[in-house]
Amino acid sequence: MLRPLRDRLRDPAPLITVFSIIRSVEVVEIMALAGFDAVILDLEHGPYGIEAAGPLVVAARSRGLYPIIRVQRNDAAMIGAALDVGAAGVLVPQVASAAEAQAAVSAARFAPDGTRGANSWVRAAGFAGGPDWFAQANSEVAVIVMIEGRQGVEAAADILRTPSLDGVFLGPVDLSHALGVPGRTDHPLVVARMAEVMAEAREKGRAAAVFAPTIDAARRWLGQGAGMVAVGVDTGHILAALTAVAGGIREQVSAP
Ligand code: 3PY
Ligand code: MG
Repeated sequence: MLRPLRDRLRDPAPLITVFSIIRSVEVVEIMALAGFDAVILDLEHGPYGIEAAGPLVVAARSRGLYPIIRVQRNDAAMIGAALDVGAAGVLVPQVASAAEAQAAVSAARFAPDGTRGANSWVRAAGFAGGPDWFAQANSEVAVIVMIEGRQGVEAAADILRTPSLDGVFLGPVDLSHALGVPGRTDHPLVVARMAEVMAEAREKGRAAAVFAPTIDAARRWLGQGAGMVAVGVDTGHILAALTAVAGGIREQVSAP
């Protein structure tokens, strides 16, 4: 059984995670076996919807991997559905203001803490229909909002004050576009803004998560106190691993 993600995010030990856009139960299980703490099931960039997310959540939990769902956008119905299928937490893209962060949090918490649509016959509630589950879900589910645009960075201090928000997640890919250096996630302009927000999050006692395209970048952010690092995307890792294998064999075959 996994501890609630909300609690786990308060631990000093960082969570090591990875994005998954492949929609495969087997890939999710392999991530657990490889040693990741969590998987981010990516409904923003993965070519699949909430219908496919349930089995992936079950696969992750069965292997002791936290399933976090990145919803397509900051939409109350999408956030509620992601939690109903059993996600340990939601990641909400492109949050640009405290009001947007508040809306995301509200969509993830049942009354009186928020406005999440209530049904306790869903997987997240063990299909049991009991009244006690709502308060428990409020205390266990993690809400992390992504800061990945100019406005978001500028509003970071206010976003970080949102009650009941568990953390912010810095997205260098979108931020690099917003700052005029598209795709250059290591550009000093991008890194400096991310470092500022990360320091602010730490000061306010909120988890700061980050996307790191490479292991080196992940190590750097961990060194700066990131509480969660998502290292790359499953497609990229599989391509790199298969390319190394095929390339190695070809070298051997074509050697004189
Ligand atoms: C970003 O860096 O923009 C992300 O959304 C990470 O996947
Ligand atoms: Mg992004």
